[in-house]
Amino acid sequence: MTARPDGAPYTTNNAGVPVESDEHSLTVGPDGPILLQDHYLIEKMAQFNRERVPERVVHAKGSGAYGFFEVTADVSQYTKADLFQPGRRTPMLARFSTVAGEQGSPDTWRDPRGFAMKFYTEHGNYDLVGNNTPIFFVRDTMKFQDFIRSQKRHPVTGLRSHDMQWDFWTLSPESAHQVTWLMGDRGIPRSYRHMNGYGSHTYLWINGGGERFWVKYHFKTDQGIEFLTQGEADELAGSDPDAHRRDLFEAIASGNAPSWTLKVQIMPFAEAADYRFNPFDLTKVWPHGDYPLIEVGRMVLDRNPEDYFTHIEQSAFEPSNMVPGIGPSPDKMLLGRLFSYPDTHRYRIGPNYAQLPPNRPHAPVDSYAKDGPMRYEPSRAAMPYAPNSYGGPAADFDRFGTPVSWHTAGEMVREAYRKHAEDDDFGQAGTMVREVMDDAARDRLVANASGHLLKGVSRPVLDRALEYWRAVDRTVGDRIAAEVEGG
Ligand code: HDE
Repeated sequence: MTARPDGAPYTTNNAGVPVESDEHSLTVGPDGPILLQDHYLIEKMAQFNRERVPERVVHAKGSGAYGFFEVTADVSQYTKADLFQPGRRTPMLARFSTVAGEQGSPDTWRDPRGFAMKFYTEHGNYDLVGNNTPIFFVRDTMKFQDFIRSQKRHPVTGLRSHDMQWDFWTLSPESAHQVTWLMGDRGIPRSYRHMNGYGSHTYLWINGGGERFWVKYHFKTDQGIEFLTQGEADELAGSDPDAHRRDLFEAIASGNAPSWTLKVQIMPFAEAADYRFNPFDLTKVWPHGDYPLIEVGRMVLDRNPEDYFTHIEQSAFEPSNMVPGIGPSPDKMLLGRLFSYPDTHRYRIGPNYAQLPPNRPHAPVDSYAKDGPMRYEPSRAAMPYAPNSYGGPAADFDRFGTPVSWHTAGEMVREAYRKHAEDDDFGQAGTMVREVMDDAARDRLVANASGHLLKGVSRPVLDRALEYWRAVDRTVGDRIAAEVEGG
């Protein structure tokens, strides 16, 4: 169909048929009733009513961009993963998000930030779905759903409740490290560009010779860490609730591509069993003095999505997308997530979500999946079953069969992790307060935490919260108590 004289295309309906008007319904005479045969009017209304897909149950408010990951060092002694081989440059997608807020909530609420990455490698998609924090609030996936509900809206008032938040946190002391982090400067990044990203969990790398290593990922922002004070964040929440989305889009649009340097901590496989902390406990970090950072490469985001809904709202990240050379660890949180993400995608955007533009691999897909709603690409399999005599596809155990795993044995139990020498719930939080924060940062921590507690936290929760902070650090705890009691 030729374009209009002004060069704009002619309006069509969804079937590509030119339409007569985008202004007037079809009626009997100009003042008469609207006719059922006005297919275009009905199509416009019906499409409009079906524009929403369920928002993410957590991390609903987010923003993303495309870019690439390039290797700048040689870590092939630790992993055979294709995207981490010297000289490799892999296209990728990243999405940043807050956790508790709904889609329309402010970017600048105090909250961890999602830091999700999808690498379109030559051996399939590798998804590293992290946060801007190396730790988390709980260490067993069984508690995640309850934790999130305590951070969201009260079932009666429909309001968020600091009382619920602190009730959960103080009854789950394993949360102390992450809560201390959250109430500190890292709890409100100045922008998505000015925060680090972490894989958070411990993962498993396996090299070409079959040797295994435990690994933790650190994406260090090349823009520098910058944060907002509570006052700045509160002001922006009102004046520009999409401040972080705007910042990311405009930085990339103006050619100011943000980048992060990937470094990893590597733990020799055999050291996990007796390490002083449980290396799979997601509420703990590995002190860098024990396992220093090793540079791997650089992630650059240099292309905005051409359409937000198509590419960002429909993006589907899953920790279960692991490529040869990378595997899970015994981290109970990670293992739970391996189920949850594909499950939530099937519910939210349908069983064929992997064929949508942001999710489809750049590598060829030769699975036996077929049919189902919105199926776009037909299966490439010669026959819809395996094994078959008509050209496969066929798996190759010798080539890909070594599962990246670890020895395990024991009775079936429902118990906490076995404790390592220095495992406890408050130690690393106290170390962060005393050794990582400076005086000014501690002052802001006291102000943020007491300010948060003074907004609707009632006794006995409040009493438990003051003891919780004293368990983190006696001095800081007493200062918070003084602010709260005197507040
Ligand atoms: Fe998530 N998480 N999560 N999470 N998470 C989701 O999947 C879940 C956890 C993270 O930009 C959901 O697509 C469980 C840790 C990010 O699209 C859901 C547990 C970390 C995103 C889900 C956790 C994350 C999500 C909801 C406890 C950091 C957004 C929507 C075991 C390491 C990804 C969705 C994006 C999203 C489950 C805890 C990061 C419900 C069961 C720990 C960045 O499937």
